[in-house]
Parts: sequence; C-alpha cells; structure tokens
Amino acid sequence: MTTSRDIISLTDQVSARNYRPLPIVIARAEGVWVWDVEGKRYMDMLSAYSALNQGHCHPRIVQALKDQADKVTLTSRAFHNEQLGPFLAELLAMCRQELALPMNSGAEAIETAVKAARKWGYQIKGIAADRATIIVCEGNFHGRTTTAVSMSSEPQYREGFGPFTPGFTIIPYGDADALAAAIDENTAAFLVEPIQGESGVIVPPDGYLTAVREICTDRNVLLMVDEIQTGLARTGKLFACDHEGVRPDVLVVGKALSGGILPVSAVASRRDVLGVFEPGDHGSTFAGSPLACAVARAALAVIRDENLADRAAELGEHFRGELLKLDSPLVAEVRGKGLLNAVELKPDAPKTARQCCEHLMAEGMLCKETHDNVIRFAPPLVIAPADLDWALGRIAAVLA
Ligand code: IF1
Repeated sequence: MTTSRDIISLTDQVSARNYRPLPIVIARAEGVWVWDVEGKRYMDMLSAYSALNQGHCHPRIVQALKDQADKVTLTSRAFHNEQLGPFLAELLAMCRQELALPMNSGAEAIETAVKAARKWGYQIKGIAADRATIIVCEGNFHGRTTTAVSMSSEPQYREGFGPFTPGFTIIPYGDADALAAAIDENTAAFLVEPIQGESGVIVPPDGYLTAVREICTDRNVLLMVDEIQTGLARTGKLFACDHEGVRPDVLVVGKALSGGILPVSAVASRRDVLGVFEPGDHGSTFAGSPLACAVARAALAVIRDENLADRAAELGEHFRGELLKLDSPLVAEVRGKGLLNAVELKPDAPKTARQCCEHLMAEGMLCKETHDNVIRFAPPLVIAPADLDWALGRIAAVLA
C-alpha cells in the first residue's frame, strides 16, 4: 500500500516549494472530518481558509455537481448556459447588489474589481487618464497575482516579484481618519477586508466600516469590500459588512461560494460600476461555466437553508467564551467574529504557533498558524456543538 510517507516524499520531489504543509495526506473527507491515507481521523479546523463553510463534500452540493456534469460542464462565455443567470440572480438577491461578474479564484475577482474601479474612475468619476489610484490597507491580503502583491505590505509576498503594478496607496487598517486624509482627486476606490484574515484575524474597531462608508460616499470613492474569506456566513452574518448594516459599492466573494468544490468567485456591484465593462473588456475561459454555477447555486442554498450564519454566530460566541476561560499561560489574546477566530500567543510563549498546530494535529485536529504567533480556528459552519466542545478539549490540552 502507498503510505502517507511515500506520497509526501513524491510530492516533495516534484512540487514547487511554495508551501510547507503539515505532514498529513488527506484521502477522504465528510463534514468537519477528514481521514488520512492510513485511516486516521482528524477534525478540520481550517476549512481550506473558509472555502468549506458548508463542510467537506456536502451531499447537496456534490449532487448538483454530478447532475450538472452529466449535462454540460463548459460552454465558454461565447455562448449562454442555463445556470449563469439564475446563479447571479440568486447571489445578487443575497448581497443586495445590482450586477455581478463571475470569476474563478479570489485573486481574479480582485483583479476584476481593480479593473472595474479604474474604468469607473475614468468614465464616471472623470479621473485623468492613467492617474487612478486605489487605497488599500497595511496587512491586507487580496491574493497572489502580480497586481495583488503590488498592493501588499508584506515583504515576503513581494520580494523578487517586481516590477509592480502602480496606483496603490497603503494606509493603516482600522483607521478611518487615515482614509479621509489619503483620498485625493485621483482616488477611484478603497479596497478593504472587514476582518483581516491573513494578518491574523484582525478585527477593526466597531464603527470602522460605517465610518469608511460615509467617507467614501462623501468623497465619491468606491467602497470595495473583500469578503472572500469573511463572507458567506463565516462571521455570523451572511457578509461581515452586515454587522454594521454597511452596503459596499463593490463586493468581492469567493472561497465558500462553491462550498469548496470548484474555484468560483464573483464581483457584485452597483449597476454603474460593473456597468463600465463592455464586450471584450474582460473575461475568463472557465468563469461562469454551467458546472461552476450549478455548484455555486447549491452552495448558496445550503448557506441559506441550513442557517449557517446564525449557527456561526451562536457557536462562535460559545467558542470564544470557552477559549477565554482557558486561562492558559501561552495565550495573549482571543479574537474573532462568528467562527473566524484566532488565538494570539504571548511573545515569550515556550511554543510557537506552528508547534501548537503540530501538537493539535497529534491530538486529531488540523489547524494552521498565521505568522509566528497566531493560531487560526475556523471549522466548517455545519459543525455540531458536541464536536466543537471536543475541539475545545483538544485546544485546552495543547495550550495548557
Ligand atoms: C494561499 C492566507 C487566508 C483572501 C482574501 C483574496 C484571497 C484570499 C481576503 C485570494 C485568499 C488564502 C489563499 C491561501 C491562503 C489564504 C489565506 F493564509 F494567505 F491568509 F485565507 F487567510 N482575499 N486567502 O483571504 O483568493 O486567489 O486564493 O482564491 O495558500 O495563498 P484565492
């Protein structure tokens, strides 16, 4: 039998070294559980960075995949298919926007938002040719493309990859005054995550989104919110912006939009923003395929029908409450919203976040550190309360 060790050794020989995965080979998964090649079971506390809000291999989404795969998988956008219109209509109804554009990865959806904002800036706002800028936040993560790393403040994501796309201004996160000060006549948009995921689950001060909404409206700047990680019920509302009742001008979604089955992302916006695109301006071979759209429709239906936002809110309260009670010598802070949570370790903690993740893995739980000192906890939102309590027991054992 091929063992995990064999597979890891083969993978290490042939795969580019742009990742350093924990030494587990997942062979099968269901709901919140995954099994390795040897049949050992683990709880998934990462959910593929929130792409698996609906849980692994959700039967309803898998069925939609199979049914559509038997009919037609790809038409290209040179022709219509039966699934795209209904998918976008259902998405728009959920996010209260007017037009949508499908993409595949999150980074591509971000690229789409950047292109739309720039063209909107020239055509609608009247910015002089090639002068449009987009304001972004320190610590942001919007993907790995050349343009996405051009807006990054993280040296590792940039080093060796220049020259960069110009036209981005970086301001501190969570500081609405900094936004007001940074806007000038060339500012087309402000792009922001409602909670910064990669940065370590950084929750901005209450009222931040409301304040930036007001500033953007006053100054005729598009508010573009990256909900690729925070969206689709993860933080206890359908979108993290909903906690403050804020409606962005441009909403970017991905990850859980397909329940972790296929790369499906989308940009949804006011009519005048995506309205700037004309035939030939933008596109993608696979985006909006009938297979992707059928899967995404089922993924959205599961979020709605299984009340995943309310589940995330309730279970998240409980989870953070129990983590706070741990009284661990390692823990500096517990933070998060809904089921997007993190524990920050003390600077002098005797274990690194990576070591904690390795210990949690030995306890049967898969987690991923971010930076040296933060452990992220983001189970599928379908997790049963008893399973969450089991997880808390394992976390308590490792952080004790
Ligand atoms: C990797 C982190 C999470 C995202 C937001 C856009 C994208 C992402 C807010 C791009 C992607 C990922 C990608 C993944 C690791 C991961 C991540 F660790 F880097 F920080 F989730 F927290 N906007 N996030 O979080 O979407 O193109 O990947 O579909 O391995 O790089 P994508």
